Amino acid sequence: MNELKVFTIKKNIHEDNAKVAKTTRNELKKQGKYLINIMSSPGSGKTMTLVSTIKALKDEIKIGVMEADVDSDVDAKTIQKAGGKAIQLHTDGMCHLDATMTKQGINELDVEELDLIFLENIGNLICPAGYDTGAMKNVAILSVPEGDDKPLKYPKIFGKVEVLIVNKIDAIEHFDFRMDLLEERVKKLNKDIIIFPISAKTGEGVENWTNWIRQELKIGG
Ligand SMILES: Nc1nc2c(ncn2[C@@H]2O[C@H](COP(=O)(O)OP(=O)(O)OP(=O)(O)O)[C@@H](O)[C@H]2O)c(=O)[nH]1
Ligand SMILES: [Mg+2]
Repeated sequence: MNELKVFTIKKNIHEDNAKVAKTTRNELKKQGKYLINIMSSPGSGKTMTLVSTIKALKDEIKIGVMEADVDSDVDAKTIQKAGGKAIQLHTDGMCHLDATMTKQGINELDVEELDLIFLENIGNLICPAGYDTGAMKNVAILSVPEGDDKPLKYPKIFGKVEVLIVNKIDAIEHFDFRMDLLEERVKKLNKDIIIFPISAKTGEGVENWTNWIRQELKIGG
């Protein structure tokens, strides 16, 4: 396994976030690279979803992951083990990544050889929702144990993302989680949202998600 790079990113309050995000998006597009920002609460399954995604796509495309955490390097090591290129970003206590911080991460990851880059944002449903990172698409993960009422409590994030992954469906019988209610609540905030119920653990539903990625990257089919 390659040595793991751990990099502490810094907020730059003097840069205009919207401008940096737009430039990042344009530069990545020019280079033919696709950046997806993944957001969720702690423990809803961001890393495990990325592992199952890498396993499904690693023979077709080169994937890199920027793992953002306040501390530790466990997630980046998990991604490396699954066969993805990974960098661990530490945020110096910040609870989200903005465009400047994402740009620093992209520079450190060295994306030249990559087709698809994921940013695993800091685990929480509030701070990351307020910042454009420069990603082409924003994805939220809600796991079944968190409950189907979360769109009512955190409307900003559910209103912002293009895709919602509902993870841990293998555990649905143990929770009072109603997929129909969840969909109704989310679509009230975001009528065009695409919802993929999956289990990152068993692999159920993961193909629908990876087919969406294939479509976005215009590969296969
Ligand atoms: N049953 C079940 N457990 C899952 C599934 N996906 C993830 N888990 C478990 O949920 C826990 C958290 O998963 P992670 O992938 O680390 O979650 P995360 O969102 O990356 O967490 P943070 O990085 O700490 O925010 C782990 O114990 C996983 O094994 C799933 O689909 N089903
Ligand atoms: Mg994680």
